[in-house]
Amino acid sequence: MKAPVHQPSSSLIWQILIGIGAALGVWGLIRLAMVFQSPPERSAAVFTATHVQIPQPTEQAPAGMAWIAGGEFLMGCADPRSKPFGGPDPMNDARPIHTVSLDSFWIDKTEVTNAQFAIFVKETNYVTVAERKPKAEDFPGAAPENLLAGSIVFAPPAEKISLEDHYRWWNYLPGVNWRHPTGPDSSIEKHDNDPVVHIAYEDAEAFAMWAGKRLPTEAEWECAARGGLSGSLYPWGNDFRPAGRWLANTWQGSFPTENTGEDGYEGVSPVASFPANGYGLFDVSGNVWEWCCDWYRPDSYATEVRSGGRLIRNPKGPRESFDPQEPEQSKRVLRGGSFLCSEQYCARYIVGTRGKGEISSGCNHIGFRCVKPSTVTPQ
Ligand SMILES: [Ca+2]
Ligand SMILES: [Ca+2]
Repeated sequence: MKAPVHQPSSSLIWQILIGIGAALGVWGLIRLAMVFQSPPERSAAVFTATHVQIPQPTEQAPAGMAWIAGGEFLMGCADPRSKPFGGPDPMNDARPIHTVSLDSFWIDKTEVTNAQFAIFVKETNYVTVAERKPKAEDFPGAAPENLLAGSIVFAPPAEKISLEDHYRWWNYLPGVNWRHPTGPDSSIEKHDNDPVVHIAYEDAEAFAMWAGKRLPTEAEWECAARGGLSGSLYPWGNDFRPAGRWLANTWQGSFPTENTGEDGYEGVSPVASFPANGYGLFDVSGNVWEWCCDWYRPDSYATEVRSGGRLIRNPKGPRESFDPQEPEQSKRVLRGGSFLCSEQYCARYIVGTRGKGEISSGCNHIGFRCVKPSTVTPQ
């Protein structure tokens, strides 16, 4: 009698096959979960290196401007709330992170200064919005004695208030404008190199046209502000205070009542008081907000990604503005935050984040810088 050969029974084979199938199934689900994990919510590792078209300019550099090589970069930012100095806002309007292709251009290394703006005004006799008497038809019901030219100034409340209540720290003051930035009796004497402020959108546009330049698109601004670093939180990297240094003019202390000026400045700082980014640009984070020419909408990026496919080329933003918080107002994009931004409020010194401003209002923390297209034809 032959000894029985030990063979697995058919039921055992099925158990093994079912086991392998289950393991493959679990692995597949893990892969699927990895694929569907939302990239914007992951770390900055979703960013890939910037692809550069024309690394060096073949044309003469305009005075005071830096070359931004055309190519592809990743625009937007992940939710920064878990990061040190990341602030309290999820920054939903800065997603999805998406690839943008830009032609080469030049951009001002600094925010436009009082001295530069003064030359423009002297040559053109331009009168800024803040210096014009408001028209009665634009303010129906207002008493004539209240129609006074002026602008909005940050005025810290005496005691701690809710950070939701932002109207409490802004004051409309007659007689305030770019020449009198902090009050009707203030002056820009000895402040030639401070960024010009109380600039409404049309004022910035008028200066740019006079200078033979234009305002940057939001994509141009962000590409330049990133300084060649892909996906970093700040223009200089991911550590807000490397070796304990302050690298931008922001707010220290308990906002809005306590301004310690630990970074050296309680208000604006002269341009280029802090180190430049990798492209030679100063103060892209902090100091003063900077106008961009795109209309603001919180869903701009989602719309661009839906309509532009994988690669969005030279985006110029939506056709009109819409801010759900103030839908009746027309707003353009502002970038970079200001000396009033802190980790308690705003945090828009984070380079991929977005701001917005009503186009006819300047205030004492809004300025701008300009761009100039390259004459080099992209390949
Ligand atoms: Ca400061
Ligand atoms: Ca700035």
